[in-house]
Amino acid sequence: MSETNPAATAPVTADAAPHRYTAAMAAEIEARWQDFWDAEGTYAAPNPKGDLAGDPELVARPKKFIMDMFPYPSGAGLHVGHPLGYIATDVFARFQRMTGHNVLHTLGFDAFGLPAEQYAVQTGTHPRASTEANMKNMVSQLRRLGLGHDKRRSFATIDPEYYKWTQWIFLQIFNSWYDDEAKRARPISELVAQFDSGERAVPGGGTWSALTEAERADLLGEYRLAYASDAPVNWCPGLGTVLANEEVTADGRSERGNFPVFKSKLRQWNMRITAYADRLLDDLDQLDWPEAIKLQQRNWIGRSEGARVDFPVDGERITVFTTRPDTLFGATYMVLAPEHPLVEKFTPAAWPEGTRDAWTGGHATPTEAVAAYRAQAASKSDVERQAEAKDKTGVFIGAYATNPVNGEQVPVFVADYVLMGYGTGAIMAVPAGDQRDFEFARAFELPIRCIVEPTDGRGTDPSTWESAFASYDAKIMNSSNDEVSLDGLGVVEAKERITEWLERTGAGAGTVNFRLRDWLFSRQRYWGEPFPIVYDEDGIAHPLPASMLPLELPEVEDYSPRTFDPDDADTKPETPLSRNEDWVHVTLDLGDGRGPRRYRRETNTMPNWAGSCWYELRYLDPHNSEQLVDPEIEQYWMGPREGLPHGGVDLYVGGAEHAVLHLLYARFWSKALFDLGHVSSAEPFHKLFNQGMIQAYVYRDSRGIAVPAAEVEERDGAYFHGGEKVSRLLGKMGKSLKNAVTPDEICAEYGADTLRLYEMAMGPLDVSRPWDTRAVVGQFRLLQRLWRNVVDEDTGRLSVADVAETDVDTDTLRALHKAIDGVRQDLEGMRFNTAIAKVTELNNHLTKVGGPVPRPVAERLVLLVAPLAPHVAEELWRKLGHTSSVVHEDFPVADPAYVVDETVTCVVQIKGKVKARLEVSPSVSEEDLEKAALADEKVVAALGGAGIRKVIVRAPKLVNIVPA
Ligand code: ANZ
Repeated sequence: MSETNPAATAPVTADAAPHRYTAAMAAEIEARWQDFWDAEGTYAAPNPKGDLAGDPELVARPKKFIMDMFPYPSGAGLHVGHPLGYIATDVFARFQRMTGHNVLHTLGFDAFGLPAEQYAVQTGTHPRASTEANMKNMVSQLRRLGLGHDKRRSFATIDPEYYKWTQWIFLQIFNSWYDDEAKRARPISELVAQFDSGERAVPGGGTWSALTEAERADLLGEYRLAYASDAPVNWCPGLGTVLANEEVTADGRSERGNFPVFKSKLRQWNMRITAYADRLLDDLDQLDWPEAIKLQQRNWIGRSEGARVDFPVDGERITVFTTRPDTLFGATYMVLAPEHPLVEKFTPAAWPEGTRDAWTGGHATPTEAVAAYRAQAASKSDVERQAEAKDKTGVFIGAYATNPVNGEQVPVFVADYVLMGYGTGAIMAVPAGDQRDFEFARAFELPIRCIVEPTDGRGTDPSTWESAFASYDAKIMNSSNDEVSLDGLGVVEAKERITEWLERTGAGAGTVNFRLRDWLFSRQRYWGEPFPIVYDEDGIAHPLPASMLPLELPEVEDYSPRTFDPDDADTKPETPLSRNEDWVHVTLDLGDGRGPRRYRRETNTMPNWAGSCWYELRYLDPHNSEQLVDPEIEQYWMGPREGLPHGGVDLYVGGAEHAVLHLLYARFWSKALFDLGHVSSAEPFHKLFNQGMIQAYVYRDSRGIAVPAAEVEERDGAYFHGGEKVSRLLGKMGKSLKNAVTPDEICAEYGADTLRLYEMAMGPLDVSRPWDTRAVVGQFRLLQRLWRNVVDEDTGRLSVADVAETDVDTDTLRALHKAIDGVRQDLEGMRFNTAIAKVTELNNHLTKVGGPVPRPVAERLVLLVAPLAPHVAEELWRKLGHTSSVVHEDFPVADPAYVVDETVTCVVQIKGKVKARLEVSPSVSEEDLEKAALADEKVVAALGGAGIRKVIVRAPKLVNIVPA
């Protein structure tokens, strides 16, 4: 590499010995070994076959696939917080390489995304140009850290050769359906065969052959795992795009730009992730992930057991989902979500007799009332609608439904606290048992019936209550009809009994509901993967044949989606791709026997998450142009093992903020690919680890404006900027808070090895920690001492004593083997901070002992340091006379004889007779020794339950017990 190395220009202290470890020396060593490693392909992990096949001896080793969550190439470059995880995985990967594993470790880029697109809109720079420039910058920043990546395996999600396969996976998912009986995805052709043969009835009667092409497409769309639908989505006119629920704030605005977001019916692509809800939930149990993340996924999937109950209305019915079917006798009204498709059907032209004024919202007709209410509800987010504290609003739709348990006519309302996206979008309201229903009933003068005996002394007259009563420990009351009685039962038994009754009478059935929704998969953006879908003149979607992939992003004049008046909910998106007529309208022969025809391309693009849903697989076989990944190679790196049904990446490190979206989507794609036979593991990531954050102090002036942290001075515990006192708080690191420290600066000042050691020494990896530039020098000094223990600072020559291990003093051997034992365990357990403490201890011991360090000790010290500070270790290893890289050396193994603490034998006597001998530490305390003696089995037996009069302790050698 010819690029200039910033550290090379760092000043050398004038009075330094000529061969002292300095920043300049670190810079020279580091650049030299980085070039060497690149040239030698030191970090190349061989595959069992294919273009990356290699050394069979390495392939025969147990494999370790160690991965980071790959970065988005931001224009701001890296600050020292970013590489924390990358350094940690690198240390771990190096340790695994030295303990007999074939290690796959590399890093790519997640390079589609909004920032590049917005930059393109502002400046006219093509997103590819700015993204590639950013990647180039990050690659050189990362290279400077000495990360041992197999660079042959790196790629960016924007590479057409990569997104070709993202598109291909989309097609696999599009061309499959979920067989609920077999509990797996199957090719859609097998569903067609079932319809065709009559094995599966065509809904609505008739035969498959009698359906028109459009009818068939619609029917299959109900089954496909990727499907287009007109469901209400979050439409943000101000941004000109639809947004995922997670991109909308609690007050119903866009997370980016803070524009209003409306529920609008737009035709969009979705992924039927809900088909996998139970497997996504069940398989969590077998993953080695932080419990907190598993919990977040469980909550996100949100499994609820309950029942579906049908309430008849004029020969039709409203089906509700309830988790409390035992409260059915207390259901005194119903609510439909404002978007519920049955609302129109049930809303009559005029208010029925007896309609209360409070129910009409002041409107002359139900139609008017409902229309007005719907418009109002459309402007709110789901979160806002669900807020407990908010006033309950709604209107009567003018219809009544029949409660199946008691035949009562209950009024039907629309109200925004019921969401279309959950359960069936309709509820039976039980004001006595549910707080939201209670508040609504009070506001709308609806009956509240006590169906659970309150256990808090409030009595059974709901008119005196101030809130609903909810408890699983109470008994049911007022709940019987001629066929079933729940009175006196606890909630659990009552649920069972009423569910039985519902199933017997056909009024309902037990069911499981999930909170998880299908994944909205289209965006009105330019900088994303184009969909491999075209539409014919009838609007029927056709997949492109694999031979037409990749479908590359066309050049466009204008990258921005059309934006609108942010408050105009009635607008419709216009995508950047749709403006490119030549690209949109094409004549193609799809190879389906229909010959060349005119088609219109899909002009939405895939969301950002698509590219990160499967990238682990492409690292395995990155240049394969025939297959997503060769099955043998996939099996080698990802295949199930160790008695588990799945395999996956051995270690995946990244931030906890990706708990749900990325990790859930990636798990879903893995399962789909597994079902369809393309991969052998149904889980992508076996072990997950979340690193903490590197925080930084933020200094603010009296106006609250952040001032550059580097210019702040500390005096007597106070902080000053340009003479003005400023406040100090711990916060995030970043450009906007003017406290970013770049790895480049630290590398220039001390070298990459020091930066690596400092980041790893700051604390346990999963804990957040404040950055302190002034503390970095501590690790630099450690490396200086290490250097000095091996190299003569004046001559630059090796200074170790060429003696045999048998000639080394016992104290030093003990210090060495304890360090080896401890560091080994710490690195295996990813406790890098304590590993560094142990290396430091050994190094200090050698400094203290003085004199030339015995070669057997020096060599192993260098090997211990190698995963943490690889450049200096490589340099010292070569100085020690070795001709091959330290990277592939065996990690030292401790001699157990020196690891156990030195002990002395303590004699335990009872009445002067020796009853037991204990091996104890020479420094054992009298209390501990007495406790140990009295707890000893033989002593307990000899005492035979007799009391003790006196214990005489002479630590560490004697305990004499005098029984009572
Ligand atoms: C009657 C009832 C009585 C309910 C009672 C609760 C307590 P989880 O546990 O989250 O699954 N519900 C159902 N669908 C809804 C929707 N689309 N929008 C808003 N609320 C909805 O919650 C299930 C409960 O939430 C259901 O059980 C239903 O109210 C309500 F004492 O039915 B319940």
